[in-house]
Amino acid sequence: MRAFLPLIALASPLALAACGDPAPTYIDQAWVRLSPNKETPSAGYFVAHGGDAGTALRGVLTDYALKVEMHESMSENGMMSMKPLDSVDIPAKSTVAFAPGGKHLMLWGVNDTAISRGKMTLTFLLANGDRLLVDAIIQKPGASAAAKPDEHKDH
Ligand SMILES: [Cu+2]
Repeated sequence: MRAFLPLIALASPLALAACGDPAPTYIDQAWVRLSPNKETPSAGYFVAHGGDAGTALRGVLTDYALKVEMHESMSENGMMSMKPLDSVDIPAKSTVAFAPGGKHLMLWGVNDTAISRGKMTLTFLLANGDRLLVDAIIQKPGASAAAKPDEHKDH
């Protein structure tokens, strides 16, 4: 029996490598549209990419804002409104976008240090237990992706 043990030990890493790790759920393209007014919340957007197994987004935390909520915008009788979301499904191998006009984050009291640095770290809590740390670019009011950097040098 003892002679077979090294063979077994050798075989298991190979077996794992052959199977490969399942593709994890991940998040990218995170950005925050900073509110022009400190009293009103800023909005956050990102894209979630489902891995080989479906999961759900249960919440978002950050050290750089007082409070973060997940919301969904909707139009009812011509009026735009929004409701808080407790959980957002991220099905396997799918893409779920938080984008202007739809699902979004609301961030109250974005930290001044984060604003001057131009980015803030968000922690995404998944139902499968994963915590994903993602840097979100902070876009100041009036700035657009195409804006010339020079225009915002001395705000
Ligand atoms: Cu909202």
